[in-house]
Amino acid sequence: MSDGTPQMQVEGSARDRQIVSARVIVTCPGRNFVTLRIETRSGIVGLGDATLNGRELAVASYLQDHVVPNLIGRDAGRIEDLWQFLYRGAYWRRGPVTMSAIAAVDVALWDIVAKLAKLPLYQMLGGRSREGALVYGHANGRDIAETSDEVRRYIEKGFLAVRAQCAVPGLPKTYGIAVGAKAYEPAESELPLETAWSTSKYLQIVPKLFEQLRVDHGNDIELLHDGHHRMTPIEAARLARDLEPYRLFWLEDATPAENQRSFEIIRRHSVTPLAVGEVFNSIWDCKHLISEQLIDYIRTTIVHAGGITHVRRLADFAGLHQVRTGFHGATDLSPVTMGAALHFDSWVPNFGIQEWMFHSQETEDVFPHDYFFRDGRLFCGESPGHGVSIDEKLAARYPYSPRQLPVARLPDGSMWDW
Ligand code: KDG
Ligand code: MG
Repeated sequence: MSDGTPQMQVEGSARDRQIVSARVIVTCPGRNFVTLRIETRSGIVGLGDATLNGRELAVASYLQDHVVPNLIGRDAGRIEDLWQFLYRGAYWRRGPVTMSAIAAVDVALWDIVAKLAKLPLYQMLGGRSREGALVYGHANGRDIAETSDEVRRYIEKGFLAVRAQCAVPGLPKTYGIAVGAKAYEPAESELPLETAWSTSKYLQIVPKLFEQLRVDHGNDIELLHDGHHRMTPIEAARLARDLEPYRLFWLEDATPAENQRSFEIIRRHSVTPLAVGEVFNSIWDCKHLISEQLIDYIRTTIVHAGGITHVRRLADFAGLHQVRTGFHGATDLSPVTMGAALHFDSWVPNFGIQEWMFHSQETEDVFPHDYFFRDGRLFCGESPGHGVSIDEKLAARYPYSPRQLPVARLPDGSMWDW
């Protein structure tokens, strides 16, 4: 009879799969990353990313203090059961901290199981549906001409899809625009930078930007734009309508989506394809958006939404409604997430596109990986697991550095959505 303690007795190969250690590694090679390293009795190591930009230590503590003690002794092969254990067992469901912590465990376990099978992770999901994943890069500039030059540089590098953002005249700092020669990185200060926002100024410049980009680069390049949750539903509807002549691949985060019905207003007025979901952490955040076909692409990705186990469910549900994936891939998602996402992208039948904002060389050195870029696509490698490892010695040379994302205020000082 069970006395209520977890079943730790394992046999044969299950004994080899027993988790003997789980460690949280926090490192800052240019920006902060939280990584979970799980090891089995037979010495197989799996890695999962747990980075939540600006709130990294909350996830590190959730893992260290509340999850790791539950992992030791368990069978790393029971991925589904462990997922359910961590999700239901916490009692407090969902939320970015919980779901990022669960994701780290889940991805590390998928990595282990694929390594045990000596197979690349995509094979465990059902095999390839495509060779490479179409990616989009980020072009940004201080004005329309500079942004257009940047788009040209991406095209020259072989990109088939580019996100374009340009500074809004009259605002000292705009989301997505780098200052000086440094690559754009939003979480740049210990306490949030206060930025100014004006939707009316923004709505004037964006259609002009895309008009010029079509003149300069023609119609073959896929163009994308991120509204970064700044507009009200009706403002978003206006922008989506104004952008129709320029045939965007998508308009992203046109309006915040806590109230999923907001997107009905945008849909009513425009046929510009819509993408949303990088801040979502579960299928419940987008159930109405998907089932009512209010969006075209779902951006929710592995690290912030419970890992492969949960995002696979989400993607299958989206597929039923002709919604395709377009995973978030900013620099705050570590190469571990990128590696796992590319295996997922190679398999998922309803793949749309993958975001790719290059990591710094320091980050690439800390996280060696076998994915690579060619002709507008990213390809996952063929090594067993997700193909990303960590150089712990190097990681230790970059201690955690507190940084938070900026905030935005309207001209009268009211807080707005950054
Ligand atoms: O941490 C926040 C960033 O990931 C976000 O600002 C990036 O919106 C973003 C994007 O589309 O990459
Ligand atoms: Mg975005």
